[in-house]
Amino acid sequence: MLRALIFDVDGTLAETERDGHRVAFNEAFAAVGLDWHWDDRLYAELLKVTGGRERLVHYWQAYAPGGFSDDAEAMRGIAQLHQIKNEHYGRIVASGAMAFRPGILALIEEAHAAGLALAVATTTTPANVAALLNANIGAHWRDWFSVVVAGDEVPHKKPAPDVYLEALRQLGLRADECMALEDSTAGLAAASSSGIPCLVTRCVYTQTDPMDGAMACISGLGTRQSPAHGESPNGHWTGVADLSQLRRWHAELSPT
Ligand code: XBP
Ligand code: MG
Repeated sequence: MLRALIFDVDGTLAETERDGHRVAFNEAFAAVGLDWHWDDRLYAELLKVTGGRERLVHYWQAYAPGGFSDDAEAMRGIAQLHQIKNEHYGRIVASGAMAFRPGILALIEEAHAAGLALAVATTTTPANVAALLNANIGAHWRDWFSVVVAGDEVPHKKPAPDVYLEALRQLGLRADECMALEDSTAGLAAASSSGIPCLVTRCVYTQTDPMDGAMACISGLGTRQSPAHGESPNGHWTGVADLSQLRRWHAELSPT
């Protein structure tokens, strides 16, 4: 029986990567006078590294070794840069520019009303999660989501299963009683290796990525006006991935 939905944040709840984090990274580079710029194409590549701080370290090592004089200065500079980036990100989100993807709010409201537990398992920070949920749900999101696990609270970020295993521990549920919602290969790997069935809703950066092992892999949750499409356990699917649909897919995986 499906008892909880565990949501990834970036790319799944909203297109925060392209229009939020990427923009905020560039604003932070400009603010500290670095001549770095992450365009859309480069950012798609950099997203293979999960975690903003880790992404900055990777970029510095792979693309811009001259940015800092030595390793120690680079680590200090990158930590500061990441903090500045998240301040910019918080402002972008608070301005209302990061709307939930279609169908997300309806699914959250439906699942909450039906008594399912709601959780977040993300690579980003608790402050970034709070900013996005405050802007899209309101302050009462904290009463609705009983568990929020962020990347820095566990030893290893996605694609490791740590955030999901910790979410299960805090929920007090088994993996097969939950469903994860993810947008990326790393997120799918994290959910799958924790044993949680995973519904993938592709985001702008993961349109053609392989999603082997997903319970279903669809274009989004869809709405009645604009249905989603993709691959489900029963083959090609078009429709709205509302709670009834999620329950049907979940039941097909683990018939009782
Ligand atoms: C996605 C990430 C994050 C964001 C940036 O997290 O990898 O690193 O790109 O956020 P998820 P930070 O999809 O698991 O929500 O700068 O706070 O890391
Ligand atoms: Mg994601």
